[in-house]
Amino acid sequence: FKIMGQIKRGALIVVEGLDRSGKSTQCKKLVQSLEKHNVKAKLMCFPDRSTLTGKLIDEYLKNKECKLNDHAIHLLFSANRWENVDNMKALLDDGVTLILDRYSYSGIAYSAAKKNMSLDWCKYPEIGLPKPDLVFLLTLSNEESLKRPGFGTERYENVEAQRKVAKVYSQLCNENDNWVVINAARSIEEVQKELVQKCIEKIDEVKMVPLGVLQ
Ligand code: ADP
Ligand code: DGP
Ligand code: NA
Ligand code: NA
Repeated sequence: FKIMGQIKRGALIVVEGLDRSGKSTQCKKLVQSLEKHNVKAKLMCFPDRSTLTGKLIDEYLKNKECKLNDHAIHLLFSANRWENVDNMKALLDDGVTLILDRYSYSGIAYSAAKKNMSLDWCKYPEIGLPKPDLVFLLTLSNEESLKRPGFGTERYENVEAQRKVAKVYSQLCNENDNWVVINAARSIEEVQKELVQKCIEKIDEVKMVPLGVLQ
């Protein structure tokens, strides 16, 4: 960011949570809400299924017969984030706040939930990526989740996988100080209001603070 000019860096804000917790709904609205507050904001979704690695990931998620070693697919998901790192940094430098619909923590949580995948190993490929300034963890009880439109047919869309992923998410939440647990069982508008308020505060707080890296 520039000292003499008015450009200050944007904030890196991540929304995490289980399938159907409302991430995509909230992220889309968040970008619009921030723009109304005159904040330059951009939505990014991981995995980005449009890139070369993204196409392989899409195939893996959609085709449950696709046999790909758990470590190999983990590295592909990570590569999908690394592919975008220069673009992310340039936008943040330009003063754009990035709203990420999933990020490294999805990678860690969904992979470490599998057998024979250690948490430490899963964290490794994420080291060096830009560190989020704020992570929202959208939480929803099983009961509330069942009231929403049902699971699709993709790979992790089953109760057992989701329960294991939830455990890793809560561990990650306890390890990090920039996480905020959001009760996602409220109306879309109520959840959005809390997210917008917390984002605005954070954007102001970090604009003169250098971006961190994941360790
Ligand atoms: P995710 O991206 O976390 O999988 P979505 O945003 O796609 O979740 O939402 C999953 C489903 O739940 C969608 O049908 C969406 O319309 C609905 N939904 C999202 N937020 C709420 C909410 N606060 N209350 C009720 N339904 C919701
Ligand atoms: P969606 O958020 O709807 O595009 O779905 C993506 C699915 O892939 C969802 O079930 C979570 C899972 N996922 C996202 N990122 C990663 C990752 O980095 N690693 C693994 N193993 N799974 C991921
Ligand atoms: Na989504
Ligand atoms: Na494991």
